[in-house]
Amino acid sequence: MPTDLVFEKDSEGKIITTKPTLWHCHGSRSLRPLWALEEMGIDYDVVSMQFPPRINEPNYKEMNVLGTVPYFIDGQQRMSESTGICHYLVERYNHAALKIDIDDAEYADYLNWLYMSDATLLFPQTLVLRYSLFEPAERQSPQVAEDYKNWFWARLKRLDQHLARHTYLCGNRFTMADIAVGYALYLGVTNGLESGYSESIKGYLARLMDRKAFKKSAAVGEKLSPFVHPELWTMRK
Ligand SMILES: N[C@@H](CCC(=O)N[C@@H](CS)C(=O)NCC(=O)O)C(=O)O
Repeated sequence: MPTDLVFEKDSEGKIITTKPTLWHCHGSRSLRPLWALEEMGIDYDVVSMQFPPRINEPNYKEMNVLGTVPYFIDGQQRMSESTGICHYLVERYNHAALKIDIDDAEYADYLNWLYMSDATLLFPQTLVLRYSLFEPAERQSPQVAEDYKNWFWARLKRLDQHLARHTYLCGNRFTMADIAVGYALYLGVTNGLESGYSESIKGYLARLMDRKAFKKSAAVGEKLSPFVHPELWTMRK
């Protein structure tokens, strides 16, 4: 998986890739599609960057104006939503083992978990991170961080009830929904929020993190991670 690729550009200056290509920062939401690509056995490229790329990779915003990760190119398709890319991959590459079909009784549940993974389970964590870590000391807010930590824990109730009776989210098997939700839980652990997890949630996350594809993808770009190497931190300066 090369991380120092040089890309050709088309006449409009848009990057052309020869394989599905993911722009990634270690530990960030781009881990969702990276993990998915590994589970699916797709031949892909990954470009690792130092977080946050909008500061550390000045040219990145020419491609992704938001400056966020993930960014993903597959032929003419360009995407910037982590769960959306997972959904795209499983449909585009028709990966039966990881998807729930539209005529399956659990299809609505499957979509609900996919959407919940970012909008409900990850969103409150971004406030915790921002107001306890990303902002300069004078703008940090223990109150905001505490409130959104509790918000996150409260939003785990439905998942907890489900996992008390099931090994995985849908279809009695590991699917893309587990990747999407699993990443939100994994971020919670790296955020120090695991103490609010029930035994069912802890066991579920341990099962997911034990997967070969998770272990491989979670390690990608580690050398560039300011969360692992605080001397690389540029946002708070
Ligand atoms: N909803 C988007 C959010 C993307 C996003 O905000 N990514 C974060 C990393 S987890 C980011 O790039 N933050 C850097 C920044 O805002 O500069 C997704 O699910 O991919």
